[in-house]
Amino acid sequence: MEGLLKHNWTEEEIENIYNQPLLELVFEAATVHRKCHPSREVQVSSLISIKTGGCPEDCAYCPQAARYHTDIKVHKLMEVDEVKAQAESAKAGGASRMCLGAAWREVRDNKDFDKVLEMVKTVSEMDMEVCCTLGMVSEMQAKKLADAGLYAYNHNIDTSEAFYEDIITTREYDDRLRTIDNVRKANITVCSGGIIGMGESAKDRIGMLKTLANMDVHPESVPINALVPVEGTPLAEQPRIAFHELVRMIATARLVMPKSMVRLSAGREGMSLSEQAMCFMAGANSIFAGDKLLTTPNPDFNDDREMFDILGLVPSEAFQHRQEEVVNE
Ligand code: SAM
Ligand code: DTB
Ligand code: SF4
Repeated sequence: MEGLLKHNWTEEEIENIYNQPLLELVFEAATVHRKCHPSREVQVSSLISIKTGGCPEDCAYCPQAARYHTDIKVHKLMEVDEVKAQAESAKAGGASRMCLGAAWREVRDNKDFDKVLEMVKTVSEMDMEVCCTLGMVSEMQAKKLADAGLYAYNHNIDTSEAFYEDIITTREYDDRLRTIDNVRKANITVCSGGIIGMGESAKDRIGMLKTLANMDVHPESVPINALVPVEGTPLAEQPRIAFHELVRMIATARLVMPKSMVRLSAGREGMSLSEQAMCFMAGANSIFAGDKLLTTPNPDFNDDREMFDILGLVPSEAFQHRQEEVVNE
């Protein structure tokens, strides 16, 4: 199986995978998926927006950027008890991972960070994987999160390096990569992916996958978000991504990072059961569950339970997916 992993992908190789006839691509991805993962298992993560809105960054897709006038409920950092209560109900609904998201540019060493460390400790003691997405972190901050029991850190590269400046100007691609490095050094698993449907080209999508797939260790989770266009953001009028492009992206991610969890992330609201089934067939094996992502709607637990029953899928147990990866080249 180690032979399947490589870290020196060329753009052309990924392009050739991505541009195959769709059903050939899906079949190949399904085959590799079955070699590397228990094919009926889907990891279920639940999101809590622990601090909502008022963010100083200018990410063009994001309803939480203070500079755009969106209809979200701004909220300061939540209390530890509220987070614990929400994690308990997510666990009862079948979630094995809790992802705590904050609308911060970066972590600061202050009382709020101490509170987040307390949240991480509390939820990890409930035998759930805890993931945080708090913006940029230093190596020292990442170590503190690791000591508190953090299992994963989400930091998306979002798109290709070339398209990045069309979407975000308040930080650089290299800043994102540096944070991911800091997370690795602290021995926390990495969750990193991006968004499609922002007006990027297929070349940009391939470029994004190349950056992820050529990391020394592949991110353990790769979220593929379909843009949720939100009124008030610069990308509000973007047309919804064509379903077949989402499938193509998921299948290619599965093939270039065979052992990673590929998460069918934002954009499930409004997708039919058969569309989602095709994404699972193409190698997606993780979802966000719960009726809200951070600020936008998501299918609720009961709808997902019904979908799992119909498709014969089962939620996976916590703590199974840390990669013991050998870099071949
Ligand atoms: N502020 C932190 C950061 O940017 O890393 C953490 C929270 S931020 C909301 C996490 C991720 O959510 C972003 O990197 C982006 O990929 C995704 N996201 C935000 N708004 C989205 C939208 N409207 N549609 C799809 N994905 C979105
Ligand atoms: C990720 O890749 N997607 C999640 C999570 N990581 C933090 C966030 C999606 C946010 C969608 C827009 C919203 O609900 O605000
Ligand atoms: Fe802020 Fe994160 Fe939204 Fe960008 S994606 S505006 S950093 S909350």
